[in-house]
Amino acid sequence: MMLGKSTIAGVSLAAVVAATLAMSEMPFSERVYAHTGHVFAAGEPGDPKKPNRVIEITISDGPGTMSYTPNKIEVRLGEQIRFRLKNTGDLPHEFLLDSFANNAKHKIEMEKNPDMEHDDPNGKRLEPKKSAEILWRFTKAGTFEFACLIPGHYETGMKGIVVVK
Ligand SMILES: [Cu+2]
Repeated sequence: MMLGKSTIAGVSLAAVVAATLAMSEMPFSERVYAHTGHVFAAGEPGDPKKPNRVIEITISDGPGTMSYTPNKIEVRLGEQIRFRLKNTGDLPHEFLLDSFANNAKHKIEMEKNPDMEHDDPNGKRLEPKKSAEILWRFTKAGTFEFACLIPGHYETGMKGIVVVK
């Protein structure tokens, strides 16, 4: 399938050129992570050598209900948070920390590809009864979102906000 391969190569070359052009206009902290394919909207990965505040989040499901507890968090600008995530439910869930716009875009991708796995600085997938951690520094003021984008979960209530001020 020579034709198929060269088409794919053409598309990825165009994507690299576009990404390179876009990178030159980005602030440094966003450029650093651009090679991973992510531009983190909600801040940046934390530094384990620096102090952090622990916030525990329980991810749960039951008949007709899916949620994060707590689902509203306030942090100070520049603060570093260690999210301790625990999935107490019977289904796999995710915790994806991003802008509302990025989560909305990502949600559309997940609808096409529901088995997409996440193990990123700003997002984890947790199997039932498993725990995970995210260390994150909130370097931008604003309101960000954490969400589970496994189809149907967000609509059932699996979302929350982080207010950074
Ligand atoms: Cu979920």
